[in-house]
Amino acid sequence: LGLENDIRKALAHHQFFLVYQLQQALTSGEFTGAEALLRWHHPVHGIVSPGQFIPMLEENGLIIEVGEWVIESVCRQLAIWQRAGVTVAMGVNLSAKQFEQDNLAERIMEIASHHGIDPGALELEITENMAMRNPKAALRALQQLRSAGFRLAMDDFGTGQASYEYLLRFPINTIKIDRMFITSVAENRRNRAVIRSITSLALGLGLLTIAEGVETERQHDYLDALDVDEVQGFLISQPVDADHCFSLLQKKA
Ligand code: G
Ligand code: G
Ligand code: MN
Ligand code: NA
Repeated sequence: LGLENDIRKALAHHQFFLVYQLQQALTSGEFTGAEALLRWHHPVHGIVSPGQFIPMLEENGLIIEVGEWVIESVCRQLAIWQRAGVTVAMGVNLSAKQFEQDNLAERIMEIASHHGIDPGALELEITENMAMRNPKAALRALQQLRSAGFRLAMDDFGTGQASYEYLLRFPINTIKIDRMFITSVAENRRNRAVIRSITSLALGLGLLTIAEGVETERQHDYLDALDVDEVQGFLISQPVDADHCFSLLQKKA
């Protein structure tokens, strides 16, 4: 209850910040992008997990404002890196609630354009369940964003309730294979069968695949054999602050 009260002041009190987790092309080892992850530094309780506070923001409607703050902050960061000669694609998580805002696509376009960010540098991440919750509004916004050149990713893929129909209907570029299938990829050939079916589907549909939550070399090797395109997880990097992310990107460049 205390947290629910406190989060109303978090934006004004500059308690939100972003960390960035790198994504790496599996074969070349090149860093292809990063995912922006929201964090809340509570003055008393320290870092509160987004699993805990995102539902609060959705409940009290602040996710709209905070969601715009995330996109604004990401674009400002990308512009700084761009001026320093580093271009990188950035994944941004969207919440289902944000699709209730009927000008979501326009707002994202305005913010990106204001910062001189190429739409192709932003990959908006949605989950299957989000797409299901308000399919009409979601589809309209996603089509607008896609035609404006933004990239779209299906996050936590394989754990939601979406059907194949959604893969055909939603104009996505990337499938992010949920960590659940990656964790036991080395031990469980049933998990490998699922991942294989996702990568062949992605190949047939012309989509990129990213494996989430990659923690070990052994998982990495199995994912290589399963023809996953990119990897993200603690093996490659923890989510880190902007300066740290920038230095990792520069090292690889
Ligand atoms: O960073 P972490 O793995 O703890 O994230 C937990 C959950 O919070 C994930 O489901 C992630 O997608 C979500 N999340 C992280 N940052 C954001 C954000 O900026 N917006 C939204 N809507 N969700 C986020
Ligand atoms: O739902 P989404 O995929 O956006 O959530 C990303 C979450 O996964 C973040 O909270 C991030 O901290 C977490 N994460 C990223 N890499 C790893 C990993 O290698 N292992 C585990 N257990 N969690 C990870
Ligand atoms: Mn995500
Ligand atoms: Na995910």
